[in-house]
Amino acid sequence: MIELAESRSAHNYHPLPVVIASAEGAWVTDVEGKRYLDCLAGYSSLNFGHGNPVILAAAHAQLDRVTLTSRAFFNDRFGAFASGLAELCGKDMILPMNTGAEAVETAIKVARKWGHDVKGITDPNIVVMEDNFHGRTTTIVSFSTDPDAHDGFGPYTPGFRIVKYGSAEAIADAIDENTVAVLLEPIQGEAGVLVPPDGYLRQVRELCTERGVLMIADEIQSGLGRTGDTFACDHENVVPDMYVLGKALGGGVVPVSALAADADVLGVIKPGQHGSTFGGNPLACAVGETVVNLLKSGEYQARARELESVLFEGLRALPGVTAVRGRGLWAGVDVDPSLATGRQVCERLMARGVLAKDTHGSTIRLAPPLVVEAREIEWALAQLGAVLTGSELRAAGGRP
Ligand code: IF1
Repeated sequence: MIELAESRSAHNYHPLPVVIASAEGAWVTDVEGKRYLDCLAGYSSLNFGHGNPVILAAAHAQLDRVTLTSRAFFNDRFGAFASGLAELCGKDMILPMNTGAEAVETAIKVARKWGHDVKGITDPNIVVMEDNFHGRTTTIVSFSTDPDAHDGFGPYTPGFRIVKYGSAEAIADAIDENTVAVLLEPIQGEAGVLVPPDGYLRQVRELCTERGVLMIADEIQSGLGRTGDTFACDHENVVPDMYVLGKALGGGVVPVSALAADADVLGVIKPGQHGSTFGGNPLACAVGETVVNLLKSGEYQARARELESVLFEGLRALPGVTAVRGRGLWAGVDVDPSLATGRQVCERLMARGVLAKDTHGSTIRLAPPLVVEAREIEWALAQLGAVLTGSELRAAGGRP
């Protein structure tokens, strides 16, 4: 099965050699019936768990009614999704797309159009961060500082200024009269789950207000419960001008992304100026509305908040762990590079029934579905401990 996949598809990934056949909650099962705790959760797309019964029921019901209309017509699911999501974000309106990269592209277009129409800027620039990850399109990779993501894909889209992440001063220095926006991840994911210094987001907010530029928060990975709040910006009580959302908005069922902003910003887009064949389709809206309702209860945010200490205290107690960063149920774990590479750690974790993903050498990302239980986290950490100490004994018995 792996051979067939590898021989007939581009090698743009290097997957762990596990073939998943089914899944439920925080667990997946491979073609041989072996179970694994999913500590990647579709890069945080599966915050509500695999096969979440509420999300699946909404999707199943919608499949039998109507799945696609195009935005040339209205559909009866669109209004409730749009108003529910706008309300969750505390914004006037949303613009639905499908993937994260499309939503980031949309944010860039809206910021440029806003600069053009409202501020009369004809040569706009957007301030972005070193080590950012916002997706894979040609414009987005134009301002990536990761050689793998960036190199060889030129010519590049101009109009971006890259500054150090975590320094409000660096942003202040980069903003000029042609700046229309500051785009950042409130916690940088691909960079290794980098949490900025306390007060940074608030300073960026104040700076953007002062200088009259839009603050755009890419909450595609950090948002929708993962960090223990609805948005990672909530941690500093910061409200950006635009939220960029994706991943978990589709409930792990369909790709759903969106921008949320007030009418003075999103209102610059008029008919014919932007769109998408699939964005806002009834199936996506039915799933998205259900996700919004799950978040309105606050139950998932609370779980991430409560389990944070289990994850982080457990990680900090492990031998061979040199640094731990993150918030809620989202951790970047640096392992001693003399013990193993991140990839090797993930391979050994897999053998012990835990699926995780490395990033940049010796960092492991852990982001289980928010439905995970405390004892399952403890069990996964025991497996990581066993991997790092080279112990072949299963540290905490069988799988829970
Ligand atoms: C890959 C990371 C996760 C994102 C943020 C936009 C997007 C992403 C903050 C684009 C996507 C992904 C995509 C996946 C790897 C991955 C990732 F390692 F790169 F950082 F999740 F951890 N903004 N993240 O994290 O969203 O267009 O993919 O829907 O590209 O290999 P997309």
